[in-house]
Amino acid sequence: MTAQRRTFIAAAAFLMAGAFTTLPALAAKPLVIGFSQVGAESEWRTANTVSIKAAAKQAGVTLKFADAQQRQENQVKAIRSFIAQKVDVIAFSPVVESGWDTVLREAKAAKIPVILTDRDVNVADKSLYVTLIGSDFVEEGRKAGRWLVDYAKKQPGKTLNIVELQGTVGSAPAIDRKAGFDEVIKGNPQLKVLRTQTGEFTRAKGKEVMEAFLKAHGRSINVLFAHNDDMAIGAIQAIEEAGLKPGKDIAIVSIDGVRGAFEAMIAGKLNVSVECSPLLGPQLMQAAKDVVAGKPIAKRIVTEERVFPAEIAAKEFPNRKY
Ligand code: GZL
Repeated sequence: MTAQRRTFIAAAAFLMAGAFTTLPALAAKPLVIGFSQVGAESEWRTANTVSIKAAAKQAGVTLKFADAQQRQENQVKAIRSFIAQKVDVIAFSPVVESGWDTVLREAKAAKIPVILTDRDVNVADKSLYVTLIGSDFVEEGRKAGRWLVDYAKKQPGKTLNIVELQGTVGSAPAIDRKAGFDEVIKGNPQLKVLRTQTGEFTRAKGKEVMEAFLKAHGRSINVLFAHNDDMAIGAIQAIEEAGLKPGKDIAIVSIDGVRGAFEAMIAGKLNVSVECSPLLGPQLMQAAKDVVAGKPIAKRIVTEERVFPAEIAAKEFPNRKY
């Protein structure tokens, strides 16, 4: 028998054997998500990034992560890059509400579904994104306002002068938290907003703006409403440097519920923090898998949240996950 014939018979035998064994299961290609993050401006944001990265790893998702350093143009660039890379899903936390229509239309044209996490966008065509996963910021503002109304009731007849540190100008949390807070305190004769200004969600800017408030109004300030804990923590430093007692001379109501806030509440320097959970990673991964699988998905997935007054901070602190 010639060598050629022997080779042919061996090859035929191999192929025949192969016909009766299942082809090795084609390993499912991992889902690829392109994620554009606002930045790393606060404890909340850092915890949000940790949650998303850990959930991607846990879910076997390939995550392409881009930090925009709080600049919208960097997010637009990242989204365009994800489109060029033909990712399966684009997800992002929009630093501000407006200016997304064009780039989201490009994603739609490329047939790449877009998921919003944390913050909303203001677009004419709501079909440009599949769902928004995140908190109800208006309700968070209302919760802060309700706490302050109750706080005022304990000192009847006293006018409480409020200063407000707003979040990033044009961002959903800043717009909505202010709306919810104003809705609740409106018409209350005891509550008067003296000054309101952005602290950009950072400790440094929060401290700087609070220093300016104190310089202008000093001891006439009774309350600080901060749109996030990081600005409140920066303001606490300014209040102490001005020789006043944060949490006592100036009551402080804040939002996020990060570790730094619990430490300040336990130290008696912060009166209450309204929870805003950054732990959105698992919900994002599930939503991405459902979208790719063609499953129906709610347009809005709201995270449930609590209010943590200082009185329960020490008891709650060991349970905190961010
Ligand atoms: C809220 C989030 C806000 C946090 C801030 O969901 O967008 O941005 O409240 C963070 O701490 O900077």
